Amino acid sequence: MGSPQITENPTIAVDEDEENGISAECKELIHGCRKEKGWRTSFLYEFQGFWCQPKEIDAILSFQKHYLARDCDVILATIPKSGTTWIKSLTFAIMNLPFFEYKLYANNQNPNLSILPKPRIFATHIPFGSLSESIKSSDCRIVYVCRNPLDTFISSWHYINQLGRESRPPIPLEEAFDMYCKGVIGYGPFWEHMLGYWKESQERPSKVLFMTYEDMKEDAMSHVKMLANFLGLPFSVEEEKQGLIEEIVKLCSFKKLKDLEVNQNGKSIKNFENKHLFRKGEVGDWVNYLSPSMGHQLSKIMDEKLGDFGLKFKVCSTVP
Ligand code: PAP
Repeated sequence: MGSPQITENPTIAVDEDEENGISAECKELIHGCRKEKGWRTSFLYEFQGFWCQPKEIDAILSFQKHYLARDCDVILATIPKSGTTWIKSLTFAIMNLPFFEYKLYANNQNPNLSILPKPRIFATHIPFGSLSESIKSSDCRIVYVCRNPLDTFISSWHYINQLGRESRPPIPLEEAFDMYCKGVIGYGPFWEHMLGYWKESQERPSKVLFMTYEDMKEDAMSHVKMLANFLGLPFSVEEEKQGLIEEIVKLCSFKKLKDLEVNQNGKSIKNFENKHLFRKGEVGDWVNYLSPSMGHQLSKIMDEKLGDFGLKFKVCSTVP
C-alpha cells in the first residue's frame, strides 16, 4: 500500500509561549503541579506522576475524557526516542500491505478497497497508568517498544539540540544527563514508563506486547513475525516463502526510511523536520558521548529501578 511515511510526531509541539492556547482547566491544573526546568521548554510539569509540557497535558486531558477504544484498535506506545518511527512503520506495513498481485487481485478478484476492515492504529508516549480507561478495559492491543536508556538519552539529547538550534543554545550534555537521571524528561521518569507497560505485559501478555529496540535490531524478522501474530495477522506459509517478512523488514529499515523524500525534506508539524528522526539508528552509540562514570551512574539507576523486575537491556553493540 505504499511506503510508510511519517505523518505526525506528538513528541514535539514547538511553541514560543508554552501556556498560550491551553484550556483554563489545564492552566489551573498545572499551576498546582511541581515543575522543573525543561530540556527544550521552560518547564516540565509533574502530571499524574510523569513529566510533561503544558500542551501535551492539555491534549492528554482531552484524550482521557473522550477517547473510546474499540476492541480491534492497536496502540503503539513508546517513550520518545525508543523506536517509535520504526514500530509505526512495521505495524503499518503488516496491517496495510496486501500485495496487489499476490493478494488483492489474485485469482481475478476485484475487491472493493473502500470497505477494508479497520483495525485502527494509534501511537502514543503516554505512560500506561494514564491511558484512557477504555484502553485498559477493552480488548484493544498495545505494542510497547523501549530502548536502553543510555542510547535513548543520547538520541533525545541530539534531537532536542537539533530541534532548537536556531532559537536557543544547545543544552549541555552534563545538564541534560542530570535531569534524565532524576527522571526529568518528557513522559519520564523512564523507569516508571517502562515498568508500567512491562508489568502489564507480564500480567496480560495477550494485551501488551513488550519489545526492545535492541532485540529488534538483532533479529528484526522474528520480531516482525511476533508482531504480526500478536496483531492477529499471522503470515501464511506462502507469504513467508514469498519473502514477505524480509520485504517488510527492508521496507522499514533505517536506511530505506531515511532515504524517503518525505523524511529527507518533509515536515510533520510546525518547525519539525522529519530528517531529525533518522540519526544513526545504532545500539551502543552512547559510548561515544558519555564518560565511563556517567555510563556507570546511569547503568546503576537502571539496575536499581528495573533489575528487580527482570528488565534488562543490551547496551552495547558488541555484547552478544
Ligand atoms: P520519537 O519518539 O520522537 O518519534 P523515535 O522514532 O522513537 O522518536 O526515535 C528516533 C530514533 O530511532 C533515532 O535514534 P538515534 O538518534 O540513536 O539514531 C533513529 O535513528 C532511530 N530510528 C528511526 N527509524 C529507525 C529504523 N527504521 N530502524 C532503526 N532505528 C530507527
